[in-house]
Amino acid sequence: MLIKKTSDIASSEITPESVYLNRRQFMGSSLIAGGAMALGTAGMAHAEQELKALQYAKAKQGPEGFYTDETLTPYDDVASYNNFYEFGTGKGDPAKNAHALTTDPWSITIEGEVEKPGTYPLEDILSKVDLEERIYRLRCVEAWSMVVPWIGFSLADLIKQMQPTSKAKYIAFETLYRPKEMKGQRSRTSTIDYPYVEGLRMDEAMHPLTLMSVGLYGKVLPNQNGAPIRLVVPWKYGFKSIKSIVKIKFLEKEPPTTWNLLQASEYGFYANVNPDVDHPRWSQKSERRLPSGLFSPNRILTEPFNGYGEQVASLYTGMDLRKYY
Ligand SMILES: Nc1nc2c(c(=O)[nH]1)N[C@H]1C(S)=C(S)[C@@H](COP(=O)(O)O)O[C@H]1N2
Ligand SMILES: [Mo]
Repeated sequence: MLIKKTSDIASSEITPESVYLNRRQFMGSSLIAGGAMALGTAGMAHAEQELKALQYAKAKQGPEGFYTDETLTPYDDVASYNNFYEFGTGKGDPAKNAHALTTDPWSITIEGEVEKPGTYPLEDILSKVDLEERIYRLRCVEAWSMVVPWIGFSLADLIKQMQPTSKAKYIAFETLYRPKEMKGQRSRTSTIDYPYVEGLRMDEAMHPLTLMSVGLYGKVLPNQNGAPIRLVVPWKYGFKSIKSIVKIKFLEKEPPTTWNLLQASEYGFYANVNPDVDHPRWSQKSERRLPSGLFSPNRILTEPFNGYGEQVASLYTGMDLRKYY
């Protein structure tokens, strides 16, 4: 039986034939498929009732920037060192508490300046897109970073399906609000006003690097990483990459965003990674690349636009990035 544990999977096996498995296939199961070959008849039989909607994630060639050959951050770090305040503010809280989240059924409501508003089951959305693997750097505003092999599709593919009107200049995202399952939303001391909200300008949202992710390391997203579907905008600070999305709105005006609402002087709408603009309370010139330890801090210099400047700098031509931080 060629079913493997995540820790056994070499990244070389993941690209180019990673397998995306519907979230149901993993319910109560530690079985991970390491590649197309891993899903032989035995694997199918093993979880027969659960195995549905199997899709192959074909790594496609694309514009430069979809892949990096930097060392991947190990799965265990990616899935245990998280920011997901809905499950607590400690880095280990989401991994501890997010099992309570029900991710099936799941749907996304589309609203606003768009020809095809409505509530779409996640399966329907996924049936109309091609999943692929992208290896991106993720740089948190707190000055730590990771390299993650995501599975997902370009947000642009979803936007085109929904047919925004000419008035749609921005796009807003909303995370699930379900205090029964999200411990942090029940906290009376929470400073965040839930649901967590984020947004992008339409040209940023349409950029080929902007990813809707449903998996990492060739398996479904762990709940703590934003299951069943989250945004990944690799040239922006991590807080823009909103998790567990249930609503997308197309808007004429710039939408409010959670961290900006909380502290506008520290977190702007744009939040492009920028080593030249320090956070008021710490430097942004360098970052701690995970895994990072006391004796191996693994500190590296932070790149403008998190190293994606060649692809995205032109989106901001003529803008003062100190003002629009
Ligand atoms: N809904 C929601 N989305 C969120 C957050 C959050 O607290 N709630 N944290 C953000 C921050 S600050 C970061 S750095 C990334 C972390 O993603 P990861 O845990 O998958 O590394 O998620 C972002 N998305
Ligand atoms: Mo972050």
